[in-house]
Amino acid sequence: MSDGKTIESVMEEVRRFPPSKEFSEKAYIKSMEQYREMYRQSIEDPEGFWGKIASEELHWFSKWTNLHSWDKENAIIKWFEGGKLNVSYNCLDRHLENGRKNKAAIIWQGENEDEVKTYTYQQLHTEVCRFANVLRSLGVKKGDRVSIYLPMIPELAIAMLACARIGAIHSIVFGGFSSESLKDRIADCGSKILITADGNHRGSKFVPLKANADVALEKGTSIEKVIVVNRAGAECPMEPGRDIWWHEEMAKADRSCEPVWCDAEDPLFILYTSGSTGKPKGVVHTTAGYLLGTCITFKYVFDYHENDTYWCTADIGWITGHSYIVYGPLCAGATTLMFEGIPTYPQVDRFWNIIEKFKVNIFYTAPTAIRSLMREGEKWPQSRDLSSLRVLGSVGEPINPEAWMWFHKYVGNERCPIVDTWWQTETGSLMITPLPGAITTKPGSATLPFFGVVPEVVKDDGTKAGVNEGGYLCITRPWPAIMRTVWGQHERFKEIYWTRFPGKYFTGDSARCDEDGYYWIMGRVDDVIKVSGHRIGAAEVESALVSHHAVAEAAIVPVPHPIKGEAIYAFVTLKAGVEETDQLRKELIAHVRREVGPIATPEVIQFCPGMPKTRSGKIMRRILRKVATGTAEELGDTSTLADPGIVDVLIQGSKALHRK
Ligand code: 7RM
Repeated sequence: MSDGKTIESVMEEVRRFPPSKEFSEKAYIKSMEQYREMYRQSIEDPEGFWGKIASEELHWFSKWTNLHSWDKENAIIKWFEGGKLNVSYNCLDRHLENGRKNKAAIIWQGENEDEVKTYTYQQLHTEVCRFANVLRSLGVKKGDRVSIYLPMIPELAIAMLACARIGAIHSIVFGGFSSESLKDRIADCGSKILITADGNHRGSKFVPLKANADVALEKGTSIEKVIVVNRAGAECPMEPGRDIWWHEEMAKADRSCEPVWCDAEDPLFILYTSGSTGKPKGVVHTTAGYLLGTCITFKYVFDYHENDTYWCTADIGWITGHSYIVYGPLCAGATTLMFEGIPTYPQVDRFWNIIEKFKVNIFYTAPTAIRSLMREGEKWPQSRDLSSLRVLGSVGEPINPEAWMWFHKYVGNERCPIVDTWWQTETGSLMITPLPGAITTKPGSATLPFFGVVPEVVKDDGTKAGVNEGGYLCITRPWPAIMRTVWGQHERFKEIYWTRFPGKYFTGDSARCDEDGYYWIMGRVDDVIKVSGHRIGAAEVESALVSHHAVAEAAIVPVPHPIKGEAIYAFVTLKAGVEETDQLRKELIAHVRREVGPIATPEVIQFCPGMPKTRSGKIMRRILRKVATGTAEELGDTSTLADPGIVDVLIQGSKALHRK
């Protein structure tokens, strides 16, 4: 791949799972013909297609004047220009008058079994209005940034919707990130408010969020006020004048708050994500296109019907939680379940327990979770009543057919369609995905494009790849929920996504398209590693390693891992005179956890005297990948290496580690 050859594709999967007649009859999209017809219209007449859906699915304060524009040269994308709306109004207020006032909007299951809170649409509306007033009282205005560093508690969803209500832009930082990461993300967007919690329990561990936040704020930042949720009742020093309690402010706040009518293209949020180079980039999503995209995919792909209970197990700190715990479901008027805990606590049947307890109908999770629960055996799902389930979903990485079949058999009882949804932080909404009542699935394939999405697999030279020929996955034109820019760095947006194959959005993934037009995602072609579905940039982990005083140079590569999908394998060259010890290995691991966060913990650290480099000094990751995975026999051409001798040293070093 990195040397320009085509991507070999070896997977062959012959099983087919057509939708059942009973399912299709009740589904929104009932047949392949209907899918094809709607898809055709979405491509040939986007104005008609999206105009109709936007009028039906969203409330507009005033209608758009120009449905869509795309300035290709400058990568400026607009949808519903001239339209005005408010996201929190769409997710809350309008449901108060359409019969959903007393319907559960959010059912929250805390980590402890007996901790459950249910918010009806009315109750959620009230909380959101009150918190919007708290933000206002602190001087937050439309366009201001608000950073959020919270565990999976209802206050997180309330804070998001409150920002949306007053047109403030939220930037959520996943609770598994370190102080350093939080600090960088605050600095990049210049937020003046931080919302956090004293801390939270995850299984047997305690995550001291407020203490982390204090470290992030140590050296002077743009943050003026820190709002702290009392989640754990933990010891929590409050800085006078800066830190205030959520519950105290809420008690003073008024229950009504008029929404601010935003422009369709006003930013809704920033979410930082990792790429191949440098610091994480602030992916910017805007108001109307994003909301419409998440709402309509939610409805059609999960086939949500009025009384369904829907559960997505992601963390809201990632895009999946933004789009498919909060915005998509609430805009569609759904009941969305939010779970604070982890799949294995107090025991490995927690997911099945929750499905049984709330009679969950639609269950959306990640391959890594499926694999880890699969390892515990089918007796766990079999000992629970999972008969409420109707649709299963998967996201985050390719799902291996073995995990797919287990999910199908033991969770779905061979009855539930599985939607394997391919999409990205950048795409905002689902892109390549089955429609459960229409599209026959093949285990391991994300199947066909959603309405308005035109994928293309291209070769190195930009020409279209043939049937079953691996290549780079591009999307040839914008769709409503596509990101609009990188916060403060529009040039980077152009450079990263629109330059490699001019005029096309480049996803960073490799894929093939089979004889039926089905897409098979093969993995990343850049230096992004998906550890348990979490997206981690090689550059960030490397720069963390190099910031340690003992390290001269570092390179990390992904290695396959039975549960996590991919794990991090680090090659580290120490400074002259530093001894290679196990103690130092441990120290480096702790250092990465501190700098980036526990999710970026390297699985293996291999010390090496040097890196395989080209004569121009570029590290050849292709070689490191092969060494790390023990497939160095297939190294291929190493003649461009400055010092070909290094390869043997690396191979020996890797073997020695494996013997340990
Ligand atoms: C939603 C999310 C995006 C990357 C993407 C892929 C990989 C996600 C699938 C998948 C195969 C899938 N956003 N990916 N879903 N690969 N099949 N169904 O994960 O920004 O964090 O990551 O994840 O490589 O480019 S993300």
